[in-house]
Amino acid sequence: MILPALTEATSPFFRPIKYSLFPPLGLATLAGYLPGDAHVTLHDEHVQRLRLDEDPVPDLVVIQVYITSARRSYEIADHYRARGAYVVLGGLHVTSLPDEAAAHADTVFLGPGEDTWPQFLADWYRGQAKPRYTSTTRTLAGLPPIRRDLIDRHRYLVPNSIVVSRGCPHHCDFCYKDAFFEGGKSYYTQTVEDALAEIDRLPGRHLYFLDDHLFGNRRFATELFAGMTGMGRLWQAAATVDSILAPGLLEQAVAAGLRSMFVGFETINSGNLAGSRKRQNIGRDYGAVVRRLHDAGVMVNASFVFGMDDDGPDVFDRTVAWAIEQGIETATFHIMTPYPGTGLFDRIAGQERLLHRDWDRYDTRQVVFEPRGMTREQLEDGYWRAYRDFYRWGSIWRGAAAKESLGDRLRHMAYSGGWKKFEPVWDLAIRTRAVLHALPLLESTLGSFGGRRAEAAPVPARRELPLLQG
Ligand code: B12
Ligand code: SF4
Repeated sequence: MILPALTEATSPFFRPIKYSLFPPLGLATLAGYLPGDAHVTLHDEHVQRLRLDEDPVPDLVVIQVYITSARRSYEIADHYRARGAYVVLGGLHVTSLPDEAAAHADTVFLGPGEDTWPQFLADWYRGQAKPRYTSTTRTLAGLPPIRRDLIDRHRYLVPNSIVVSRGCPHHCDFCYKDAFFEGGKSYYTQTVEDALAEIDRLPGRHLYFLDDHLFGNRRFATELFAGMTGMGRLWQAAATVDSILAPGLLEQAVAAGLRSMFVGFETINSGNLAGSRKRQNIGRDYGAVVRRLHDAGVMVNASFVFGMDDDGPDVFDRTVAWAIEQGIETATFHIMTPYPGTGLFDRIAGQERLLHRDWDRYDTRQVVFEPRGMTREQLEDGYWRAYRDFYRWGSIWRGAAAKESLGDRLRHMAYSGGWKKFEPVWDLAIRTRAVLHALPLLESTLGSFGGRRAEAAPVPARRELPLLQG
């Protein structure tokens, strides 16, 4: 089972810190369905060099394909097919462009694998595998335990990544999810018992929920957080602005150990939100979202997209200034990227604004379409400037100064500075496979930050327009 690396993994600009964060959870999930006597190995090319000449040739080669690793995935697939292995491809990019992928595989899979993968295995063992399997039945009931034993934990900063749901209840037009879950449910959860059992199996304190929207099903989330309370876990997750503003859930999450939240603010220009069907963000007071999280002792990882149709050349400075002013601890910036299969892709392609279909460059750091409110150069330069400006020591200091207590300021400096400013140190730790030793540091930074004022976190009233408008 192989997770190929995106092309940049071999480039001098490759950032080990980013790609050594999480192990290949999708493949480890699929490995759980293999029979006990199957000899299986799991290879993540982001953290290890791939050997493609092993002897004997594997019977079955399973490859997970993301958009930016598609070219490399096809290369590896062609190689193994030439050596006589049966090669199967699945994942997000295969689902978006199955015909493209099918040229390099004996079998392709569309959608999540929990229903189709066991069907395929039964067919393949009988010598009757089909060329294409499309997922339609969506459930996480009866999911076998994830084969975490196949993952070399020492290679990852966050070995305890976990997902307890799939998909999301919303429908933003730039998101992968509607295309990936087409033909069946696009949001579903594990049972609370199964989720708690999976959490119990994970060693240490720290967890990172990779769910698109952990607060997406209120009842499930409430029961999950109740079950986690008292477990002594410290965790990070993602949720939408509306769910953070809703009374109650955030406080329960904090009591269960939430210490840092990834929030898709996406844009500070309200026109963009309507244009991209990001309805759950419309009319929300973004400042109140940050204040509510900080008041509850939760750090904020804010995500922003640049280059939407309402963005002009001033969007970069305004976004960064706002994020610093709010005391946001970490931010991820993206250049808007139309992924095949999404509404955004169809719209941009329909307007003949796609510059090329070179998937290697669809990495959210390069401009792959003709923007409206600025030139391509302005978009790309502005994106890099946003990162530089946000992570300058001066900005980190100003962000820290937005905090009330000295302790909170110091933690802000440690966490914000820790990610970007000490990247060479992280890289060394990763290359020497000592990265897991950094986990206690992350745990103590998270542990010292939060939870103390959870009850006091105010719930602001819904506003008719976003506080920040273009
Ligand atoms: C964690 C994560 C990362 C991590 C690690 C990824 C890893 N080790 O697997 C890091 C930080 C490295 C990362 C990086 C990037 N990511 Co990312 N990431 C995610 C995230 C949040 C969760 C993935 C996950 O673990 N899901 C849980 C597991 C259980 O599901 P799964 O991996 O999808 O596997 C299931 C199915 O896909 C399927 N399946 C997968 N492979 C196969 C194979 C077969 C044979 C079968 C049968 C089934 C099958 O079955 C599995 C079980 O259901 C997703 C969002 C999401 N919800 O998927 C984005 C996401 C996958 N990332 C995305 C992108 C764009 C990137 C980057 C390009 C971003 C960037 N600017 O750098 C890079 C490049 C990654 C690359 N290698 O090319 C996009 C992908 C878009 C696309 N069309 O491919 C997503 C969907 C985010 C988004 N909303 O846009 N990412
Ligand atoms: S809220 Fe996030 S995960 Fe859900 S559809 Fe929108 S972008 Fe995708």
